[in-house]
Amino acid sequence: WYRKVETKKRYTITSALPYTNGRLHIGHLAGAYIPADIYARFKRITDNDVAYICGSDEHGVAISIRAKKENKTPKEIIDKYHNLIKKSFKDFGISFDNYSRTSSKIHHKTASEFFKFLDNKNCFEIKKSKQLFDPIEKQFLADRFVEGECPHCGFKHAYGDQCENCGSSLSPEQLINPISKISGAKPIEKETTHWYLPLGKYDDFIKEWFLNDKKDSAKSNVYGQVKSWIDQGLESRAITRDLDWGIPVPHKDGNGKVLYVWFDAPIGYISSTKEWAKNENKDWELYWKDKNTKLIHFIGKDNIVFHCIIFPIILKAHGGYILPENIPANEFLNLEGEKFSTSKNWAIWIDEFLNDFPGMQDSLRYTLTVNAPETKDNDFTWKDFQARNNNELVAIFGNFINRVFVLTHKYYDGFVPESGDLDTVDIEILKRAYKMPILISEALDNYKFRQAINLLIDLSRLGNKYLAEEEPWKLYKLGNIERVKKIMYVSLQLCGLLSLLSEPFLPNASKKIRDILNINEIKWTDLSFDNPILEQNKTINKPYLIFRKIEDNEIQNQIKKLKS
Ligand code: B3M
Ligand code: ZN
Repeated sequence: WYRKVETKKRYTITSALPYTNGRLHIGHLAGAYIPADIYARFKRITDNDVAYICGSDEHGVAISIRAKKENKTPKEIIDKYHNLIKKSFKDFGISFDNYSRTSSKIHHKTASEFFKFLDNKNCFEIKKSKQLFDPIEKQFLADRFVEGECPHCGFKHAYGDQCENCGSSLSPEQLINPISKISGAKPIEKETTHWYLPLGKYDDFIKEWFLNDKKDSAKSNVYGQVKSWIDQGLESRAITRDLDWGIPVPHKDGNGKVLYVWFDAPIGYISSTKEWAKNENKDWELYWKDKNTKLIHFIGKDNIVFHCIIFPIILKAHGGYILPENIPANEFLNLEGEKFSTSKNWAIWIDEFLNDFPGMQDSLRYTLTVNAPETKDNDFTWKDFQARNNNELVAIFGNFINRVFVLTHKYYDGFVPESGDLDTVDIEILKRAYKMPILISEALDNYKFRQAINLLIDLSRLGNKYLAEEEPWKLYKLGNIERVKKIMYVSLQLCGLLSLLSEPFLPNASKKIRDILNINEIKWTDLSFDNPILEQNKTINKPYLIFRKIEDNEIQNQIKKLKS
């Protein structure tokens, strides 16, 4: 049964760059951050070379709109939200190797050079066209400056670049009954010149690379969306805009124009890697140009076309870059049956969660993983959060660990007992337990996070069952001291295994258990039945409860707060 866990590979792992136009909520975490963080931690603890990259997306119309709303400059807005978002990620424990921002010098330079390189290679079409223009504000209406009905699904509030309901990528002229988000006016048409990326020229490439080669590895929700987009036909897409906020188009005719945010933002992954590599004295190119590197993008479903079609085409057009190995997009998480909404304040903000439930990051990580919108939209409810925490983390996982630690102190003053030769049932249990690193690795390698975390809980269930069946407390009273030692020895090894296997999912709990057990982090690839995690006669520290119960009134308060 013994297969090896994959190891010693290089991974560039990215999470979508959040727009700095609002705070982070748990819907964001569930989509692109918790799964990526689990994956990055998993790849590190199986001894791979990992660069987990992210940063703030600070361009685009979303920022300008927020600035207008708050009566501030775009620069004030991005500084405010960049700092808030960065702090939330840090407090929550997302383990980025680098968190950069697209307003940085290194990004402006990287994105400009990327554009110039493609322009010199004649990769773009330059076209005049009529575009929507606000007659009151005297301004072109790109992207989110204009709203209207989606021509594909009929959704009434589609943006000029994208419908958030069906995920289609749009251009403003396609909207039915458009209106200006700035003045509310009905837009007129006016001529302007832009640079276009001729996606159609890459039709064969994208069909081969994605539809053919990724057929078995892409998640079905991702594959379906990409296929239907390709089936509709790939059209040229403008990658410049008439706006005053963004990266200036580096061309003599680029006056008053900036790069389209979805052109520069994915390049932000590269700039952030460069910034990290510089600080760490590493070679960034290995992480983007070496064909042995696996590039994985974690995103929400509304970002699929940009990561599966447009960015790969940009990388391909440039040449010399690796293409993503996988793009395991999640569907959306809803909150108490309704869509998250920043404007309606229908959200659970990360900073508020951490204030109200200090030190309980793992409980939220657990709920959001076990209930992840992996293949379809899913719902977060406060009641479910309480039940998952109390009935699973506390009553199964925490309960096993705690019972073993308490008994070890009661019987042996905290010493790991000498087991002598184990009985058959003990060996069976340990063999089953040591399969877990392999089974969990397999699930994670297939982006099955729910399955992986369930396996972890199964291991603690196995421990509970073993204790319930062997009843060491009864044997102890009966004076069967030798048998009790074996049971406790095996149970302690299971605790050691749980502490190491929980690291990607529940990093705080993992650390606490390891601290009690007095062990360092051991790579999963070094775990084996023949090499016990805990030596006999070593001592463990005084235990305390790793998880706490959540009371009814805490949940009622949260529901009240949300509804008010
Ligand atoms: N900022 C969209 C979003 O936050 C965008 C992602 C960019 S990833 C390169 O949904
Ligand atoms: Zn739509």
